[in-house]
Amino acid sequence: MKVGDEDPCTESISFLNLAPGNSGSTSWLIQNVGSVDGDFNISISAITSNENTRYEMEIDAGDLSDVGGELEDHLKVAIWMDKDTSGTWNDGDYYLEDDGNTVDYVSGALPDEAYNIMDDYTSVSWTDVQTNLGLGNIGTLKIEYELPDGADINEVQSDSCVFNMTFTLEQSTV
Ligand SMILES: [Ca+2]
Ligand SMILES: [Ca+2]
Ligand SMILES: [Ca+2]
Ligand SMILES: [Ca+2]
Repeated sequence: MKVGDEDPCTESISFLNLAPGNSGSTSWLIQNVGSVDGDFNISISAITSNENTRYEMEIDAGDLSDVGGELEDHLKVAIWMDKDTSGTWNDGDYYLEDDGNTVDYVSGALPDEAYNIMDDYTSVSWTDVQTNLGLGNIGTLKIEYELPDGADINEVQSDSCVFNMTFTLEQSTV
């Protein structure tokens, strides 16, 4: 099992220096490089939240505490598997719902429902999302994010958050 150039397979994802209206994406190629077939699991651990500086603008927007930032309460994130590594959302692809389920491609563009508030992914696991995987590509995992625009979003100025995503491949039971 290999994620990007990393082995073992925990990836740390940081969001920082985002302004209202910003969006972006990141992705990793995930591969089974072992000799045994496996079932693929994904989990997200606790999210680390940082206030950094609490600016006047943040206080004006309703940020009343120095303890922890608010970025993860506003940031909208979609996590999906580009199974055929085509670079596009198409047949066979799926996204990770924040309740531990996955939702398969049906038609059209990646749906709005694929986006959840970052905080709602805290401590969620997705089990057996792909099974009996042999040697080769599992897919490209894509994370797309978007910080909405709006007056109350100013409370996230200079805030940052980090979450760890862990990928495991369990030997398939025959
Ligand atoms: Ca705060
Ligand atoms: Ca695809
Ligand atoms: Ca803040
Ligand atoms: Ca701040």
